[in-house]
Amino acid sequence: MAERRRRGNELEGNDIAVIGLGASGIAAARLALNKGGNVYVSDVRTDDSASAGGAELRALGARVELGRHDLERLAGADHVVVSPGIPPDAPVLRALAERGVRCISEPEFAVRFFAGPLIAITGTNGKTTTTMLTGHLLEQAGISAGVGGNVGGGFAPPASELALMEPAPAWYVLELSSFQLAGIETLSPDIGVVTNLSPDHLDRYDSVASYYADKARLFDNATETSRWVLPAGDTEVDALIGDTPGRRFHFGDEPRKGTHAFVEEGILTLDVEGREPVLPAADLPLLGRHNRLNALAAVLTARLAGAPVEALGEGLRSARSLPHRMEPVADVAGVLWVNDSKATNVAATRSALQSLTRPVVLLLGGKDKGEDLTVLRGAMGPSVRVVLAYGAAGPRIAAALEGAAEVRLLECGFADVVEEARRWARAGDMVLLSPACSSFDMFRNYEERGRTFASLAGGDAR
Ligand code: UMA
Repeated sequence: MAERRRRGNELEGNDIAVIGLGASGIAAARLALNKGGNVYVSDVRTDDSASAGGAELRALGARVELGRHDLERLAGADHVVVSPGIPPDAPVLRALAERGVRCISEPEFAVRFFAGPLIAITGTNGKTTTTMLTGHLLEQAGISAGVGGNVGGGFAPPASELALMEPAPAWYVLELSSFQLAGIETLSPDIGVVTNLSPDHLDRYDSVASYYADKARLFDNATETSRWVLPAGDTEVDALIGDTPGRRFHFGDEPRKGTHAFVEEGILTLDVEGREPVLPAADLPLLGRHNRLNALAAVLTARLAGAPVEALGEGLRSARSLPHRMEPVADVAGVLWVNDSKATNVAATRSALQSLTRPVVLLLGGKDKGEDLTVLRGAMGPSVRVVLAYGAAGPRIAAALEGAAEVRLLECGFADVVEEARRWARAGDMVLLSPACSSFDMFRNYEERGRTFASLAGGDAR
């Protein structure tokens, strides 16, 4: 197998067209070139980053066209690989569909060159955390893992890069978005994971049902040996999987019948081959109920992939949250400072607030996206002691939450907001930046906001 992979001629004589010159298009083109294909890449953009990506691929032997798509060339290709960000109603995809040209997504293309079993993880929230954690648990157990897919943010590569890993990993772990699942044909995970489902991406889908239908493509090529890791008691997910072949394994908060990963007497526990305690829930370094569920999904998946239970406990202990997602950044004088700057909308902040156990000084604010902020009232619960409302959205936040906690409207810069938080916080409290707004009134992006918060808090700036 290694010899065949090195020769890389599986696509010799094949014309591969790649639509889109973003991260996935570049990776797919590089893979196709490596396998000896004749590659044509096109993108409507002509900006500097498209030119740079184009130059890199030209140097490797691809034909690159910027500013337009050549329909004739696309229609004549043996394989057409489409970037996930291109909606199906884009003129180029509509024109190809009218001609009956089949297009595939980048992970579908990539997995054809994978040399080992596949874990594919999808869901609405938590899929990046679950994907990265599953890879970490496997590695900690001495099982090599190639981790990537939709992950983004520079944390892990697109699927096509994993196909070029030498030596091939023991397992491939892919995060898949609904956009990527929409373009699969043969992709068939050995272990498929759904973290959870809720409405999303309604700017692209005309209904929640059509979004869920793309998620359900995960089950398209199921066989009797497929294994599925699913949230316990989730009727939407149960309806989607229906009578798909394969064995089902469930994770949930409690040890109910048919649940294989749960919390029992405060301990994360597996029940795959008899009861196996993994780790006290209090020792999990990832914060919040949603992360506990992500951790349960990941340990269950890694166990099914062959990781011994002893390694899973240690792996969870050494797990680190992704930057800007409920990331503890400082512990100063008994006050825990948590950076959740990635929470740029109300839904993300709501999920951060669920099941917090310490009293919280909450920093809310930023650029106002016009969302209904009163929704946060119900999510705050008694743990939110103080809300510091700041930035452009500050006045609307203060009005929406008045009376739900001690609410302070601050009309000052971000450094002073953090100082005010320090004044309010008592030993045992958490200062949480989960702003429910975008950062653009004060920062270039949420990463810069999170880094600034971490350094002002006294932790390590990333
Ligand atoms: N384009 C055309 N013609 C068109 C329309 C667009 O050429 O008619 C071009 C655009 O100019 C652009 C390219 O097509 O250059 C589209 O690129 P892309 O948006 O697919 O971006 P990539 O850089 O390839 O990133 C994609 C995923 N992005 C999206 O799905 C929007 C990344 O997920 C993923 O990490 C990466 O592939 C590697 O797999 C990001 C994401 O936001 C993290 N995902 C969404 C999410 O998680 O909610 C789905």
